[in-house]
Amino acid sequence: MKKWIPATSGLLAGLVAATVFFGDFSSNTRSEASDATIKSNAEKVYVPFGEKDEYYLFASGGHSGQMFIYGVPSMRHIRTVPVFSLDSATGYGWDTHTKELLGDYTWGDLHHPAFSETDGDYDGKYMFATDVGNSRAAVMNLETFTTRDIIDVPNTSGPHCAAFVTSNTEYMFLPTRFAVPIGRDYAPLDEYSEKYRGVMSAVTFDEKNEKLNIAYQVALPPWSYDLSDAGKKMSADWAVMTTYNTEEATTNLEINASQADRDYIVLFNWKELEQLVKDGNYDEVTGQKMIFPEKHKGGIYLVPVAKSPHGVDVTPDGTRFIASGKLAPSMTVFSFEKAFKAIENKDFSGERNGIPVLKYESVMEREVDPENALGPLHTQFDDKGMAYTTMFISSEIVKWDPNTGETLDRVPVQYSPGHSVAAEGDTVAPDGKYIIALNKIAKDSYLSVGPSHPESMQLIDLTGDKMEVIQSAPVNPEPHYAQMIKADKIKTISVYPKDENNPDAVYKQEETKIVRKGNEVHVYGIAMRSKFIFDANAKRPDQIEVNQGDKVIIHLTNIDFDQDITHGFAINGYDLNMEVQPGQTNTIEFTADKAGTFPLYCTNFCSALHQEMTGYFLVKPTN
Ligand code: K7E
Ligand code: CUA
Repeated sequence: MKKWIPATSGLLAGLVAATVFFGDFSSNTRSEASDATIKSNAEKVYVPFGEKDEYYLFASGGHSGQMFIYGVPSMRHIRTVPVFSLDSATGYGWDTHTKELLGDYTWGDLHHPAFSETDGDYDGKYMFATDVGNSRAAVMNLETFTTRDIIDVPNTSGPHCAAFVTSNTEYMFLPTRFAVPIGRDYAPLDEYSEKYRGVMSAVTFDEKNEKLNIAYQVALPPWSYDLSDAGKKMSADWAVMTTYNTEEATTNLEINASQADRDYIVLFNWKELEQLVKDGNYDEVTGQKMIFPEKHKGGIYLVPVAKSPHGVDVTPDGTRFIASGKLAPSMTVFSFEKAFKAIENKDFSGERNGIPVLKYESVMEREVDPENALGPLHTQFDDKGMAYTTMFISSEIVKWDPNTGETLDRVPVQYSPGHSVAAEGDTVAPDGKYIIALNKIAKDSYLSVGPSHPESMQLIDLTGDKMEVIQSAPVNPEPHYAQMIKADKIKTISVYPKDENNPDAVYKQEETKIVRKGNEVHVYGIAMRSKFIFDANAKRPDQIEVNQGDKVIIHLTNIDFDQDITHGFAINGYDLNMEVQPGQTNTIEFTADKAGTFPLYCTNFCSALHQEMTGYFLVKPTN
């Protein structure tokens, strides 16, 4: 405890320390690598053209709102998948389906991606993510790498603490970063402790319909919930999450939320919460089933932890959870078994807001304190159960043994790693082999692009005696977290299958048509190499003519059933753009409010005559 950095000077001390460490590492890492080391590292990451990477890396795109897909070990950026923000490269947010998904929002802040799981292992089917910026949750289908559903999460403001998925994808829990009054009603900040709540949402996924649903919510105390992890194996019915600002400060959080010596980990049993809901033990509030822990008792406990904790991670065997603190020099290892015993014996030190507080000593197993390591944030695991913790302030990854607390190895990274991600490193069966440091600061790592630099990801080889940085890649803001999955677990499709039941799809040229219904114009068209056919029987099949003010609905089917032959559709001057992948039918809807002559064209290079893949959109003026 004596080593905890005093609250008021904590962040300042951190920043000072960070500056010192920047200086240290830049002078002694790169220059010391021998030619032989460079050559052997290059061989380890070289993936010859035509061969594929061994792993997919799904890196959260932070406030870009998107997901970045990389190959490992090459660290080649393969794809950006739009999730929470508009993306003109794929027409995401313009076609009717994705426009509906985005609603009125134009951006998001994607922090923690999470794969769907079966028996605690990634099953390669779906990826979930949440948006801190506009409080949403999303699901991406991994057959097509496309976002299938997005929901607004009412009452939860900034679900930073998510997504963490239970062992068989029963739930993903979305705790809140910001406390607000339920329903986001107005309430002065002087009434914070009485009126504000930190609402956690339990979200389920209906795989058949690819829909997310809110099953129930929990009105936790008005604290900030930071990070979380679901239990595994023996702890599979449980989950843990860190909280800060248990002081309930309402201003200047940097200082005021770091006053108390201890904050908490919330430990809850989701099976018990589920049972409360089944038993009708909840209140109906804002259309949600809301559990108020002070009233609907059971299933939730608080475990004291060093102040201002950040990450909390469950070991692959599910026996322990490890908490790290932004202002602490140590990690704390807690035992699920001890926690279960303490709960059974009602070994409480009191309660907060009606929630029992377990005794620290009754749950804690050990405090782990690697020499001079500062700012532990997040922990990943290898195939031998060893832990790897990122040190934000001392810019390194520390390898240690959760069974003994012994420090085994450390490697400097450039600089200030937030999360790291090991190969399948948060599952019941991590692969070992690689870990990637997700660094917040890339300072002097790449060609300069001016005052603001990209973030950096550094690939670290775990197979040798010592951890070794073998590759690095710049990445756009900002990978908060990433997950790395064996490439052969993901089974993509190469073309969309024909769907004869889709009333919007047209697969034969002669069936294309333009139908007028009052002031609505419905186009059933085809995109193919290298033309658009909107009405095969018209004098000019690649022309659409409407009246000003008409509502225009264009369905377009790409009948090139051939992988990678994607067509785009844009109307010059109309701010419209969509994509039709091979075999796909996509729809765009708009009002032709501007009269005039507007060329339309294919935006996606599709053949030698791609440039000829054009037509006209003519809008007759009303008078
Ligand atoms: Cu540590 Cu948003 Cu996961 Cu960033 S969070 S580091
Ligand atoms: Cu179709 Cu370019």
